[in-house]
Amino acid sequence: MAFTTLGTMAQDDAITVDSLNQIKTNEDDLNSRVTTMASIDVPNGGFEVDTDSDGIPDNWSEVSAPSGGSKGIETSAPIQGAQSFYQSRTSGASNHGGVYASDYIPCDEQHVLTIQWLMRASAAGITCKVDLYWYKKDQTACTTASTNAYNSASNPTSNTIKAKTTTPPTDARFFKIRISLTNDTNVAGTVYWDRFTAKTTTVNTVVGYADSSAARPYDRVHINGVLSSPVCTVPASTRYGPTIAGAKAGIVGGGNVVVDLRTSGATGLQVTIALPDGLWTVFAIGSHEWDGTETYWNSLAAVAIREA
Ligand SMILES: [Ca+2]
Ligand SMILES: [Ca+2]
Repeated sequence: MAFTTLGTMAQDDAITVDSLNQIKTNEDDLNSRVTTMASIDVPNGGFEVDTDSDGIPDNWSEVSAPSGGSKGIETSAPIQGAQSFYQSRTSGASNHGGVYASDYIPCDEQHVLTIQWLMRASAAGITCKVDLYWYKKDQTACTTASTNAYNSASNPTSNTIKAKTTTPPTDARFFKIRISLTNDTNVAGTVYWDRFTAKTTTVNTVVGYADSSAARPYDRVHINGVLSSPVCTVPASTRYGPTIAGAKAGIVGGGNVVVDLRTSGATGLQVTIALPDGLWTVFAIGSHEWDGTETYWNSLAAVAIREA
């Protein structure tokens, strides 16, 4: 029921059934769009709209119909809003509640993806699955066709939030969410789903670490060419030197960042961290230990945390 732009009626034009029906079609279309905006990342992820009342929510499609089971819109005890989606199966080894898939949702490999949803089962032992199916820009399947987000025969029997965080394959530009009630366990029951959301996040970390033996203790941390810690007085004749640490914010990613321990005259232990695009804060910590005669051991660890 797509939206159609209507022309302006003239003073003496007749109001026809067709014109009124077209207004209704447009209202249904707009209602569907407004309602689904509540979870814009997964269209109609809350299952609030089923325009044609066939039990399959708008923006979701039937991959496999139930066999010895059913599916539909739950309105008597929805998990969120006025409607949830349910799948059910009766007892029987091959019975299942079908498979349903969302519309295509854009994604990329640079953004970590977190899928969240609400669910409850009438019987814990039914087998419920959530899978993410990956697609290329032309919406053909990726080499890594899917990632399982949930597969359980021990499901919550009260309303519960679930989540899966994953990084899309490098060639993925779209994904679909698939929900299933399988025949993996021969338990009769119903699963209720609601409020699927897909959040992308740039919050992640990159870690670098190195250690070595060296002729001298290092007394400062440099990050990306900048002195990022106070210069410490490292007593060369004691077994354990002070820990030195520093941080540098606002480092632009998309290249390598060099973190090193050094003394006033020499660059010492070094870690190179390859930062993805973004804005980063790098934290580094170094230490040294002396064996009491002639050998020093040094270590350096650096962590990059994405700011944006
Ligand atoms: Ca809902
Ligand atoms: Ca429908």
